[in-house]
Amino acid sequence: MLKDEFFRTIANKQHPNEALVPTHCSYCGMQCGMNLRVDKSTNKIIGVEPRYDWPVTLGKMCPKGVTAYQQTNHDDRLLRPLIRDNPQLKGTKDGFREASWEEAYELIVRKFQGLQSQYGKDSLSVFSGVSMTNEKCYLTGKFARVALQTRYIDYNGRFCMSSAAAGFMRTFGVDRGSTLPWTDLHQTDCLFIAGSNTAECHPTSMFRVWEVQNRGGYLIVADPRETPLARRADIHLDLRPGTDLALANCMVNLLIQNGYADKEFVSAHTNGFDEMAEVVKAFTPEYTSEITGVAVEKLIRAAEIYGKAPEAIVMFARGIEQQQKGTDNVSGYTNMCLVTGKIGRPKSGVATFTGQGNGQGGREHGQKADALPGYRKITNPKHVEEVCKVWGIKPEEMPQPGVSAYEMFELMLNKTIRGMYLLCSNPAVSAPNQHTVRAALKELDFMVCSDLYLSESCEFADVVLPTTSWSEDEGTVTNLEGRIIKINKAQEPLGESKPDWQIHVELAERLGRGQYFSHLKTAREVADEFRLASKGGYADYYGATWDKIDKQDGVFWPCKSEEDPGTPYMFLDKKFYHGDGKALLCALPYRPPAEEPCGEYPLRLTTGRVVYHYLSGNQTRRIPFLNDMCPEPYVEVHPETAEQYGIEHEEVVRLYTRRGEVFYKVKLTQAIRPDTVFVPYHFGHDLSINLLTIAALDPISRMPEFKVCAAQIDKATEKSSRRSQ
Ligand SMILES: Nc1nc2c(c(=O)[nH]1)N[C@H]1C(S)=C(S)[C@@H](COP(=O)(O)OP(=O)(O)OC[C@H]3O[C@@H](n4cnc5c(=O)[nH]c(N)nc54)[C@H](O)[C@@H]3O)O[C@H]1N2
Ligand SMILES: Nc1nc2c(c(=O)[nH]1)N[C@H]1C(S)=C(S)[C@@H](COP(=O)(O)OP(=O)(O)OC[C@H]3O[C@@H](n4cnc5c(=O)[nH]c(N)nc54)[C@H](O)[C@@H]3O)O[C@H]1N2
Ligand code: SF4
Ligand SMILES: [Mo]
Repeated sequence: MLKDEFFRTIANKQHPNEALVPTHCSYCGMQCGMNLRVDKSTNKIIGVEPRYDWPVTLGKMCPKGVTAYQQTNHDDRLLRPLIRDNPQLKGTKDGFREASWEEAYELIVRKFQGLQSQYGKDSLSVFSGVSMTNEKCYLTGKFARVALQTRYIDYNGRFCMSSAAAGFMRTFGVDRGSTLPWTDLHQTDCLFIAGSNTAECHPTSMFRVWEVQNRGGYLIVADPRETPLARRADIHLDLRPGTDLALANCMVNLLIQNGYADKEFVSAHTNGFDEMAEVVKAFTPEYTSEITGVAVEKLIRAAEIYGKAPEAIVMFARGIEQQQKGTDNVSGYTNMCLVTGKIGRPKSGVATFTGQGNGQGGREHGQKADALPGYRKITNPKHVEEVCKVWGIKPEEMPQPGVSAYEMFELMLNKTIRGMYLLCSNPAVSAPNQHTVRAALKELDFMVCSDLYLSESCEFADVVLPTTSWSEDEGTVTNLEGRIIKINKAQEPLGESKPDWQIHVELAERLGRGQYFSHLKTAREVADEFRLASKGGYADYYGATWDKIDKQDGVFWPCKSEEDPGTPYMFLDKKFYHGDGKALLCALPYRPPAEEPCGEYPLRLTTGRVVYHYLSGNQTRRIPFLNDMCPEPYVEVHPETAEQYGIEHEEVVRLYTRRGEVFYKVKLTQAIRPDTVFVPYHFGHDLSINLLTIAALDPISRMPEFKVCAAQIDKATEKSSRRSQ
């Protein structure tokens, strides 16, 4: 037993003047268990305690989690709708006035209907996010298809989980982010983790990682930076950004060559071995070392450790997925599990570190350009019919598939899309190639944005709607294990803010589509319709009732009936979800990143996160402790590289790519490859690293290549530096 499990026996003490509301953190996919402390005299949230009895995180929380409660009653909260009458001021914070909900709704309906009657239904778009509950995500999809009747809906998970989703779908025929519960992690013999800064991004997984090593097991990490996780690794595969597919192919090649393949498993449960083996053959340690820059001995030893381990788990995150070959990287690393048969049983399998709080559930229920609830396909007539039955519309009324998140901005620029309803995302910071994205937002004839705070994206809006925070509403989210859990309401909505689902219902009514929405009066009523809409899809949530979730510490999908306890382990019966029950070993020839370094741009730029901030930073930059700890972005540079360029620690330099330039302070660190630089992306306006990133898209997942492009650094001269020191 893990020592920490002792804490499960400790009850949280109740203070007489406070109520404790059990719930989960608002931020990442770990969804750590917490109790919000509510003052009984004011009914306001005043603090937080970890939940020791939550089996996944056992009372652990990170710096973002312990301060998350400060969001609810923050001075910056939007309390009433805002309208901007002067479109000249778009792109700034100026010109907004407060308005009533009725005035805001009236304006939105008039503008939306005007655009649609002039330019057609598809002139409107919805762009959403997955910090929302399943119920809200579900209703967002229904709102786009049934109330607005547009094909154009996509969401920020396109920038996050889309490659993992597409890779798992291709390999297994199903996309559940983890094949096993997190409570298995510490019991395995080897963790092979690629492209995950676990200690900063999923910190409350770390005690399980350490436990593997404490028990004599191994940790192998593939990352161009020596992150806190890599520092603890038995082997750190310090590869060049964008070269994972070569590394994965090499691992699989060595596993086969050295006799670690499970031939029985391969022949009984997989297709594609011969073709795959033919492709990986070329990836000798020597050849792979040339591509990746990783030492030959490390490659050999890593494959040996994984091959020998009785039980092993392959894990990865955005480091391998946010590439223009992210889908291939996912299938490539997953080949390791299939070739060795280390999958479909306790303590062995594969997992991606799902990013956002509801990054798993939010991708299953119809916010994606081509997806419908239950992970159904909008291109499959049978699936469309099933969903139409629940929605009460005719199949011929279902809109066609749309385009991916970044491609929607391209359609705004060329005026195919003229209006947008943006909710729960801040693409004016987080989308790649900001020059195009910001120009596209400016080009819109009419834009509505709903948020808790005035984000950088709200600056482009004509109407801003105030929504509730996660602590002022209830519903379910699905954590990184595929476990459906309950979010509880701790406080009444601040000011006039409303939950997103309620805004959808009220807007739909005013758009003349009330017959499809008006029956939804509470979050629970949305939940009941949502469970029904997922029924029979493979992401089947039908049996995940709120009562069962409470009783069982969550419910793993698929959960098909009230009697079904859910599915913590995937593929225990060795049945994969392709028609013949077999998984696909994908043959994946290597290809380089979209932009390789060259004379003019000799460095590789990679981007990502720090522990103190969350995504676009619109939430965490407002929390005093987090902002004090990390008030501004910087560029990580290796001392050797700095010497070559004649630049020093804390000096402001010009970092530039083919897309543009940004001025950053230098952070010298040994913990990065000399040929690579890193910038965290949590900052907006002229500090956004996405002014420099490339919008090269993966052909299958349409994921942008956030993790690598070619860059160069200059000493910032007086003249070129726009940043005052
Ligand atoms: N503190 C914090 N935690 C978060 C978030 C946050 O914003 N802040 N966001 C949440 C969300 S939505 C997400 S998606 C996750 C993201 O979680 P992670 O994917 O762990 O975070 P990143 O920093 O994007 O990238 C992970 C690592 O990939 C490495 N990397 C870069 N290029 C490559 C490459 O080519 N190959 C390999 N193998 N590695 C590479 C980087 O050096 C970095 O250490 O975190 C979640 N948790
Ligand atoms: N360069 C670079 N860019 C990246 C990445 C990278 O690694 N590098 N990672 C990508 C990844 S993985 C992700 S997930 C994206 C995320 O990027 P974004 O989608 O921009 O993520 P957030 O900052 O969470 O934006 C959510 C917004 O919704 C608001 N919000 C929170 N809860 C609610 C709610 O319940 N309702 C409504 N209406 N609003 C709410 C928040 O205040 C915030 O403004 O960024 C991507 N961009
Ligand atoms: S690890 Fe993720 S879920 Fe847990 S407290 Fe931190 S941000 Fe919240
Ligand atoms: Mo993400």
